[in-house]
Amino acid sequence: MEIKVYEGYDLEELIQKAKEELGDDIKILHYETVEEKKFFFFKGKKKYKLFVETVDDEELVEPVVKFEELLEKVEELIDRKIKTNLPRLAQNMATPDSLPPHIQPNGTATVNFGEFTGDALHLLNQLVSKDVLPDVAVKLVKEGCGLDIDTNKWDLNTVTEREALIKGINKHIKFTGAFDRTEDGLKIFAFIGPTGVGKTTNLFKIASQLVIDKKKKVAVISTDTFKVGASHQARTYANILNIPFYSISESKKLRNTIEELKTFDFILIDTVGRSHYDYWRLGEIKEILSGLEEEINHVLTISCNYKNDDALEVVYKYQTFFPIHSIFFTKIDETLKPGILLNLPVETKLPVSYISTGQRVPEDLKILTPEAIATYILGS
Ligand SMILES: Nc1nc2c(ncn2[C@@H]2O[C@H](COP(=O)(O)OP(=O)(O)OP(=O)(O)O)[C@@H](O)[C@H]2O)c(=O)[nH]1
Ligand SMILES: [Mg+2]
Repeated sequence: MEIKVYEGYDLEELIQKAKEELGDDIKILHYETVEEKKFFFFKGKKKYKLFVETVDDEELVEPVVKFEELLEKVEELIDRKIKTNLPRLAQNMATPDSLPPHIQPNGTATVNFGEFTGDALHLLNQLVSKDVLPDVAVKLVKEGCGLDIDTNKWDLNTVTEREALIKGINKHIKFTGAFDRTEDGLKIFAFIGPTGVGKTTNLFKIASQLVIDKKKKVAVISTDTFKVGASHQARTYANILNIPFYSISESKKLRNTIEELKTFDFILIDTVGRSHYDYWRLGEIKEILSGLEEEINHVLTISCNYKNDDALEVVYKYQTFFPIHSIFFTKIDETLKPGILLNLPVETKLPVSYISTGQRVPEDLKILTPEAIATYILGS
């Protein structure tokens, strides 16, 4: 930086001159006027002194450089902040305020079908396309396979794809058959499961079959005193069937009522739907049913349109509260990919009982068999 002084009689001209010499970026510091000395009787002329600060090239680019440096520093700072805070941010996102606490990142199944060929490979791919888990599919299909000598790979031996699947199902899945299949005497079934899966509707489908087709003596107890209208819905069904109906929310009363119904063939207990993550409320159901664990068959009702992981979670969580008698599938009519029918029983080793095929009471209900599952999965 340098300060230059221009002197002259016209201020405008001085500025112009300074600009021509030093460029447009000059900084005018100030100007002053000086009276020239009088010469005899002539008045002195007014003169100007203009003080100008020059801006050299380096100084000109300096602010730009500084700005870039500043920008870099800011970027560095942001980078550092993100790196140190990201894990914490991610953790925070999974807190109960934002996501349900049970949500965890999932792994992916990695099963290589490279050891299979021909129809076996075709069947495997068909199963996976129906959302059967790859390792469950392999387990089932292998039951119908032999080692092909030419390719040294597994292929179906003398069975069709459907037969192979049924063979696998027979080997790996247990079936309870109809609830009235076993010997005489009072049998108690409690329908438990998540909200809205069809517990009440399907309990009454079973009740209808037992009363109308099998001429059994049936009573229904609802412990769902929580949901508005629940008891009314169940009572209406019970009235249509002309069977006794009780609404009970207390453990002792439940035990006493069951004692009074000893001469009946079946007592069906309807429970309130609970999220499998709601331990507190599941505990409430357990409390009501307490003391009857040995006598009650706990039927876990699960909708076929549940995702595999969610359905497995339902089973595992409910299992920690109740001994599960069987899985009762519902809403098969609402899914195109019913792989859950194989995944759940194979993975959990729990028996399966019935499948609900629609909303109509009592028609839309079937007893599950290996053949029925094969049909739902393969389509014929
Ligand atoms: N599409 C279809 N709907 C069904 C099936 N089974 C039950 N539903 C319907 O599912 C809805 C819920 O049925 P509910 O029997 O009230 O279910 P819930 O499990 O008792 O429900 P909560 O007591 O609230 O937990 C009703 O509209 C039923 O008609 C089925 O197999 N297919
Ligand atoms: Mg219900």
